[in-house]
Amino acid sequence: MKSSLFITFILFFTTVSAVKEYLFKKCSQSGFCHRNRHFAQAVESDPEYQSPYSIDVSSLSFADDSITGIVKKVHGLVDVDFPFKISVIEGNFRFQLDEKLNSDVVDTVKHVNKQRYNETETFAFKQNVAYHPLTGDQLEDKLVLKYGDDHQVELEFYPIRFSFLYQNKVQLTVNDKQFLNLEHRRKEREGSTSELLSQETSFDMFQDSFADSSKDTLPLGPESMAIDFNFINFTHVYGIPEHADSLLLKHTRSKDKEPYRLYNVDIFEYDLDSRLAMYGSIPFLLGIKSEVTVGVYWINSADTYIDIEYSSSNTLSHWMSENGLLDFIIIIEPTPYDANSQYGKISGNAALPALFSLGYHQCRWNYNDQKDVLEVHKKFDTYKIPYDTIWLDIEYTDEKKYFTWKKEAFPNPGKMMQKLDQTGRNLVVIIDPHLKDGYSVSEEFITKKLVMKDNSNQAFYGHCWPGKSVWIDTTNPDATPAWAGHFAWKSPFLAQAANVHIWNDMNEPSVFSGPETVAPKDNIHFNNWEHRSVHNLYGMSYHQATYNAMKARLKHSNRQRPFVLTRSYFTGSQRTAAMWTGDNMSKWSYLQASIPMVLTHNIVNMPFSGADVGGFFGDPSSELLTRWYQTGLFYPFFRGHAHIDSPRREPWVPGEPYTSIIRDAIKLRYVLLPVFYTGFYHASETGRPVMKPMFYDALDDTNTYKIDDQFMVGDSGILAKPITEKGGNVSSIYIPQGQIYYDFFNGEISSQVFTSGYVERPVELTDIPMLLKGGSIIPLKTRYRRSSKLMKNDPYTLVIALDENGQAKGDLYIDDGESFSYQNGEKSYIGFQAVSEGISASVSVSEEFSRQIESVTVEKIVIVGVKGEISAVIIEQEGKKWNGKVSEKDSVTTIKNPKVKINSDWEIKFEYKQGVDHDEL
Ligand code: NBV
Repeated sequence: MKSSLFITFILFFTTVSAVKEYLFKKCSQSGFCHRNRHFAQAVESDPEYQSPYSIDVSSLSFADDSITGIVKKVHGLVDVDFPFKISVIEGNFRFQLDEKLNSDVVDTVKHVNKQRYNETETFAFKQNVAYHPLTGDQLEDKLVLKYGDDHQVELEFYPIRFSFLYQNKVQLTVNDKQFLNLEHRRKEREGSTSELLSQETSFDMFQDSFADSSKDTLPLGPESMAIDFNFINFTHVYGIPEHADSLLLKHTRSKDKEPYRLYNVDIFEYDLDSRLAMYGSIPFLLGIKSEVTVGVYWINSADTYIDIEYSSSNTLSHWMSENGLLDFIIIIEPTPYDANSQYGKISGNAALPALFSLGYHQCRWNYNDQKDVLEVHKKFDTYKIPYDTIWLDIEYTDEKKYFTWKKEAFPNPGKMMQKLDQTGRNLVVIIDPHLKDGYSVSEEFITKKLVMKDNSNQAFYGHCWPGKSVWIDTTNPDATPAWAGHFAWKSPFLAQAANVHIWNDMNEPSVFSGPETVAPKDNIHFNNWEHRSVHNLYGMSYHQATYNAMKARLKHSNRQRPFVLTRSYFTGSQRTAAMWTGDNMSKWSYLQASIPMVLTHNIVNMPFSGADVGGFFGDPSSELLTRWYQTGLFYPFFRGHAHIDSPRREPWVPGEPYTSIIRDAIKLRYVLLPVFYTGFYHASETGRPVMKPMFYDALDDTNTYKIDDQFMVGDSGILAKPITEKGGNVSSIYIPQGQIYYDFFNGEISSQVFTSGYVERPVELTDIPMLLKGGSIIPLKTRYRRSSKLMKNDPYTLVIALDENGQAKGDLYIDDGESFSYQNGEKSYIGFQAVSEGISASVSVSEEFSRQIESVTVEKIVIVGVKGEISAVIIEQEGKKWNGKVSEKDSVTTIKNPKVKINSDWEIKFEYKQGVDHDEL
């Protein structure tokens, strides 16, 4: 038995060399997508089309915070009611529509919950979202509803059509194109196709003809929901990851093109420039223009396709989901920042990560044994390269039985963890959701009925790394405590160590023997829901269970913030996990693609994202590896990783000059840690991106709308455009209209100024093209330490780039970086300001935390853009005044060791060399 499984694996992995496109359904091969695309096309080309859907005016019922009613589908034999509700969730209009089930059509179906799945939001949304009162009028042919002064929706009764207005202007119409298609539940029986409209097709309504999924029993028949959203006067839309694609979404609505698909799959060796589904899904689409941002947030966790059609003035999106509710939230705000903030109020903001997790992570499949781990660990110090975390992939386990160690290789994991801890280093171990058949953990979950079931309601068995396996059903609330038991502080597996964290892989869930590499859609979960309904949220339910388990475990230490990396995710994942872009390749094109991919995640509130540095499959050249580090240092999640068959490539492997250049790149990440941490603070508070597209701060300059090879680091003012071409020897950076930047190449400020347009400059392999926006103040920590933990009390350097008016602003967030005590106010937020008269810091800090950072000072302030020459600086803090040392070289002013503490307000006044009348500057 064992050996035959082994042979299956070898075959599986030796025959693959590129994406097996044929494994994944094209729209034309997917019943519901094919039917909906066909329908949309037929409706569009039929001027006589008369929609069967209308709003039953007599059904309307008004409450304070919602309006309910019935959408009626009336066509020949069919008369189906779809109850709907309109509400305002956290300040945004929401429309939800269900189907009133006609019991005789589905009551023969056993084991399956016959309701339309209505629990997506319990996973997707944060707890306690608020609903607000809405006001409105019922007119003869429509409803006019208002929220606040700016937001309005009009809902026409027949044909059904929504217009969403912001400040009295229509920004989005819904069902303008009449693509609304609600496939009602029906039995397969003779004549059931006569229920179809002439615009519909019966393709795969009751069976799945796609070779790989043909065993899908489709117990509830056709049940898709689809509608169109038209962004008025928008020509740029973004979001809906995960795809290996550009930041700006592509036009897909034509026969020869595939729609974007959201269906979490284990996409092996994925191709670029593709709309194919990948490991995760976030159904949030953003339309951007200079004065308004519109977000369509689609609350559905089933297989979903989205067609995009750009026309000269509008952008149409056609959403099609296989089942579940028709449920969408429309976010309309002046800027993308506001839209992110609104979205975050519903699905939650990213967790504030433990500081160590923003440092560099060293991973490979696999570090072989304890000795190997500690040797790699030691080499970082030998080569004076900082790092925070070393990772163990699946081979650390005993025969892929999670929660066990391969004893010969890891005789004493606790000791290894302790050793790492001595210099503030952490360990991440992988734990996947497939549980090997016939060992204590799988048996426990089978006995407790906490595993996914097959379509006959028995435990589902499939193949994955360990061979025959079962899958934990984390959609079942009872699975979390059971899972947590295995991470318990006292369980021997993690040896009561507080420096161990978890990597969740394969949680799409990847099933080697399953259709499209995942679980069969007619599998059954908790509450008898079909897998079809929960597929896209399963991965999130799993990493959430892990997060909760780790949170409970870490309560026993003072390092309470868990770090969980997940491959599969959904809207809401940002609350508990970081993601990475899966199995990329060691090729220049994948390095390039990583930037738009990470940017896209950042604009849909999933900032903690990154790509495997070096590329997972293959063996990068030393140049590619080096350039990848220079790019990866800007990914919010910065990890080097490699496939088991690829040669070693730790930073010292390529040798000089590469090792030194890679060291510099990693060190730069550590220098920037305060900037990243402050960026994450803002992300966790208001959903702001950490790696941010250029257009966020240049909405009036549409040249920036397509740019996805350069970006900003949070709101710091740092602009980066790493070199991502082989032999690249010119840096060409676009500066948005009306903005000024200073040269900040390699993190070194200079007084050279750049303004609007493309700025070109020759570069060497050592160069990381960076600029700093005029008007910014950034906090850095420039001393080399082995890990972020050892930097804790290091002094800060402030870099100030003044704008044309001689002004600048910046900020710094600090807390202990590891516990939740910041939630009780143990934190500090510092606002820095510079004007031509001087610099000031305004500190808000709790007494307790102030004591903790008492010894931390500012050791240097570097200023560019000073008009005139500063001859003296007078420093004032806590009622004391003293003179500082100021010098100037090449128009860069430096205040050396001003001796200001970071925990209370301070001020530095400038005196200028005589002869300069500053008021006139
Ligand atoms: O666990 C092994 C790998 C892991 O290294 C990689 O990062 C994941 O994306 N895992 C996938 C399973 C097999 C990949 C071929």
